[in-house]
Amino acid sequence: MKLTTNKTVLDWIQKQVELVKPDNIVWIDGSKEQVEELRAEAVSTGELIKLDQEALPECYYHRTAVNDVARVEARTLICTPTKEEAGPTNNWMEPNECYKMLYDIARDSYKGRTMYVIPYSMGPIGSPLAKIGIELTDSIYVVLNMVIMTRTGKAVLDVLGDSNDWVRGLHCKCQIDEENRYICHFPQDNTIISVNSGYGGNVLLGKKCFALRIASYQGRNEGWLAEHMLILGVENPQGEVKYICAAFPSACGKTNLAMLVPPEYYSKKGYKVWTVGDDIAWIKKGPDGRLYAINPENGFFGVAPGTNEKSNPNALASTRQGTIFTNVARNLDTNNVWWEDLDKNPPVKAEEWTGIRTNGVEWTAAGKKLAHPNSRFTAPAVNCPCISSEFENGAGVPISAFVFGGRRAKLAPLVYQARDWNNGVFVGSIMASETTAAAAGAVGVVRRDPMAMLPFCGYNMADYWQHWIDFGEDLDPEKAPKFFNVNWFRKDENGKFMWPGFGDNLRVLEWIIKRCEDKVDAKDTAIGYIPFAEDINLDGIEDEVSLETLESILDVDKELWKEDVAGIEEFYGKFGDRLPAALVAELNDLKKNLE
Ligand code: GTP
Ligand code: SPV
Ligand code: MN
Repeated sequence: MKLTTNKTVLDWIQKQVELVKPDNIVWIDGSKEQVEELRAEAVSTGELIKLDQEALPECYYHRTAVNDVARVEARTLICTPTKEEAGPTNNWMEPNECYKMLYDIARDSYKGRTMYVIPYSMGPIGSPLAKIGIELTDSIYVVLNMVIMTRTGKAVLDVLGDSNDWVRGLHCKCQIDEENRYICHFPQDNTIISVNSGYGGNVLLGKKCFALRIASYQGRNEGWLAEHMLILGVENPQGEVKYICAAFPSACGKTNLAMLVPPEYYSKKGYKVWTVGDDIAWIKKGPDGRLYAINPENGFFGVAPGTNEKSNPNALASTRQGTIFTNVARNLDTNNVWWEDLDKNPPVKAEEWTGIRTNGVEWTAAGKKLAHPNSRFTAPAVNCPCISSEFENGAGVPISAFVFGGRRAKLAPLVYQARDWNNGVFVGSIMASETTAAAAGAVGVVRRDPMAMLPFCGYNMADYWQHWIDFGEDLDPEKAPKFFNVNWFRKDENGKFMWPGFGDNLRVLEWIIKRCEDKVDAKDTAIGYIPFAEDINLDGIEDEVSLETLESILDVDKELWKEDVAGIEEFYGKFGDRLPAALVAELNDLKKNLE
């Protein structure tokens, strides 16, 4: 049964039906019964495996195709009328040509299959900051993931009414053919088409495709920001909460920071950390002149390996109910899940992520992985023990600081503060990070990833920077968030991380908050303000981090930075005269400061 009379919706669906020719159409209504039916159907076809329901109630397991385990950036296209609008960092195709290519791939691809119509809201349903999308898919796995990651069902269509303001999304699994895999965005048409994949970031169209690529474009036109940022609240012993947005590239620690567990020194004093979001923030100006952020998502699509009782107990707790695990390993004795670093006991009777049954102890002893490095959990946000009381607040939370960061074995210090708004935008624009398994391709190569948005910006990155600069122009500097850059990943000569990271990152957040409140001094250096080592609290980790080590990870090595400037200039050079003058001025200042 159709769940709306909205003509723009019905007409568009009708067109897609004529193209892909499904056997049936099922509207996702948001009911528990329907979810149960779909789970049962997916189990009957092997698409999902039901896990031990006592240990993991309502949890399921899924394996993607072996050639389909991460986002494919080379096959992700931004289809604006001109190539310049997409910019030098995006793959581009002329829209009509791209539609034609996609229609040829998608034609008749739902024959013998069911079309699921998923109405979803990014952000609390009806919130002034929320936006609506409709995804068509032939995958129950996609439906069940979208049900966790977004707010779905009839209530969304009721809010939409007759409006045409919604994002179209068509997903066709087709044959999961790598050579014909495309994730295409048409910002001018509010449209996304994804073919030949079944992996999360390529097919859960509300996430990176809508909430970042399409939304970043909408944000520029409408005067707001869509960012690859976590949102967390730090509550001090007086009960005051300060909110921070942080942008790190994929698999560089957003989920971990968002769910940080304060070290004992802090928890004893009464510090708490609250999670608002772990991946995406939509940011708007509030009536009081401050910036407010919402998390448009409703769940966590988190990296499984490395998640354990010590590193991220809150993420682990979030996965104990109603969760879908993808490409992790299975313990065949217990029908539970396992991944690298969950604990030190890989299952003896194991099924590794591609389905090979093996002795997990011998397998891992031989240096082989049981779970894919980009294996993930899809967990409902409500499960998270530290979910913020503001999670459902459609007006968002007031932001005190923007934090950028990446994986840099060298160069970038543990933390530094930008001088002002434009300098902060500059610091975000020159971000670089070592690549991870979250995207197909080489791992560990340093690449520029401005604001962690390189794979997610839906238009020309230079225009995006200009939008950031314009956005700050009319903000009262007293009320505007301050900008910082962090790096948890500095390594010593032996390749060992020099900073303990995880919960201990609160020590750095404490300094950041003190800076926002003007409560601590800093060293003025060539790149910005750096903490005096004594001002980073090491209480409880003195054995792990000596003052000397801390000083060395706070050091600004001018010679290394001069080399980096060459890299920045080369990167900036790609943007020609679209590069904002404000950033050119910032780069010139940095060069001067390094002399
Ligand atoms: P996406 O979901 O891909 O956007 O990733 P993310 O940014 O949320 O990254 P996540 O928090 O899942 O962390 C990815 C990897 O980084 C995991 O293997 C973590 O164990 C590791 N990691 C996270 N925080 C830290 C840290 O402070 N120090 C170190 N050394 N590793 C960290
Ligand atoms: C990322 O890669 O940044 C993710 C996972 O959050 S995905 O949804 O695949 O993009
Ligand atoms: Mn992400």
